[in-house]
Parts: sequence; C-alpha cells; structure tokens
Amino acid sequence: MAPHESVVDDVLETVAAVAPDVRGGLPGRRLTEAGVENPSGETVTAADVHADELFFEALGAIDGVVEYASEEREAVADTGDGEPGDGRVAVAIDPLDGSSNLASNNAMGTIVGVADDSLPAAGTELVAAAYVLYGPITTMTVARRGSVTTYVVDGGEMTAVEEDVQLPDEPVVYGFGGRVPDWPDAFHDYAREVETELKLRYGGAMVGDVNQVLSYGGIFAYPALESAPNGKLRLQFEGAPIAKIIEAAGGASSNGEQSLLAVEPTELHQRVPVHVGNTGYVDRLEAALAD
Ligand code: AFP
Repeated sequence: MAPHESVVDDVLETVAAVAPDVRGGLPGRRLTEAGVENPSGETVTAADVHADELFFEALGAIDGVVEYASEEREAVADTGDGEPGDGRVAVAIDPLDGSSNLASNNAMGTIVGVADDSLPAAGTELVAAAYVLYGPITTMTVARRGSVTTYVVDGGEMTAVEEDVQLPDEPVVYGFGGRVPDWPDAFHDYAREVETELKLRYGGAMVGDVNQVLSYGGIFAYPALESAPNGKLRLQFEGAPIAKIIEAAGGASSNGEQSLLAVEPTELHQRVPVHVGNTGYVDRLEAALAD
C-alpha cells in the first residue's frame, strides 16, 4: 500500500463528514453575498465562505494534510509539518462549485484533488480526486487507484452504490459553457455538429453537468472564449480533478491540445479551457481546434 493511502482515506471520509454541514448551511445563506471577490475576481457568496471554513478546519486538522488550497483563498495554507510526499498530502478544493446556482435552487458541488506534491500541482500528481454533488441526494464520486466509485453520503457516512463507474459507450448528452457569440469559430463549428447528435444538458454547475456526462455519456466543455482565451474554469480546483475522474472512468479530457492532467500549472488560480467526456468526442474536439 502506498504511504499516502491512509491519509487519503481520512481526507475522503472527512469530506463526506463535512458535506451535510455544507448542505445544511445553504438555506440560511441564500442570496447572501460575502461582499468580497475571490482570487479569480468573482463575487463570493456567504455559502462559499462558510463551505471553505468548514473544509479548512476539518481537512487542515488531519495528520498528514500539510497543504490546503481553496478557490476562495489567495495562497496555499500550510496545515502541517513537512512537504507533501512520503505519506503527506496537499489538498486543493473548490468548496462550493456552482454557488451562483443557490439563488435559483439548482445543483452545486464540492471538488477535491489530493496531491502528493506541493501546490500548484499537475493532474498527474493527484493521488485521488472526488466531487460531491448536492442534488436531490448527496453523492460523492471518487477516482482513486485507477477506478471510480460513487457513494451516497448520508449522515456524513459514505456508502458505495456503484463501483468501477465507466462512461456509457453510447453518448447521449452535451453541455457547453460560455456565450455562443464568444466561442471561437472552430469550437462553434464543432458545437453545431454535436448538437445534431446529442441532447443539451446544462445547469451552470460543473459538478452537476459533468455528472450528467458520467451518467449518460457525452461531453462537457467550458471552452476558450474570444474574450477569455483560457476559459473560465480553474485548472487546480476544477479542471485537473474532474479530468482525473473522467479519465479513470474510461473517458478523456483536453485543454484543446492535450490531456488536462498533463497541463503544468504555473499559478494556483490559473484558468484552463476544459473539455471532458467520451474519448471520441474529445478527440474530434481536438481535431476541430487543430484545423
Ligand atoms: P459559480 O461557482 O460562480 O456559480 O461558477 C460555476 C462555474 O465555475 C462552474 O461550476 C460552471 O461550469 C461554470 O462556472 C458556469 O459558468 P456560466 O455561468 O458562465 O455558465
């Protein structure tokens, strides 16, 4: 057993234990902005701040978690002695992904990457990745040791409900972010083809939209935009962990040119175009963008 496995167990169990408190804190924080911006310049809701505080306190207290980074914090926090590696890990988290969906009472999630290297770390350094989906039920989907398991989280406890999760072979759904006039021409042409083949599913929270792709097959993208060549999503907190999960489920990921796992981070909060889903659709996307 690799030396980090028991601390990864602790991290995943702690995320599951905290998830009901994150969810329970949502009703009282509806429509409440925290009055600050996150390091990416976006408005932070009180629910984002609350989720970040809960995860920081719980994950930072785990022996062996020596770095904690969050989409809501400027810098990596040292939470233990030593560097990641030799059984110590770093945790990167998007505490409440899709928090603007709180106003319309739609899906939200938490995304977690566990690395045995200092942050920012490339996706290849992740030893586990997970997302919690706060839907009609709370589920947690975990990629670890090359395979994906989905759990129901009830009362803070994880119960496996599907092991060795694989993307279905016959893709059904797609969801693309960004405004259509802001899409580069090559992506626009690709999207026009995809929409004749698949059904649109887009809810505005990456975790919810990616979970549709994992459940039904297809492709999710938040592409490069004319106004934002690196798109909207963050490599460390969104792109890399989701890519690890989708690739472990037999799919593919891309920044438009290569796997998101291969993208070397230069900054903690850097953005990246994200395309994840069935390999055939991701390959076609790369070919379309290369033309
Ligand atoms: P918020 O956390 O600000 O709601 O953003 C969610 C998100 O980062 C990601 O979860 C979605 O895929 C994407 O942004 C949705 O962005 P659009 O609102 O531009 O569709």
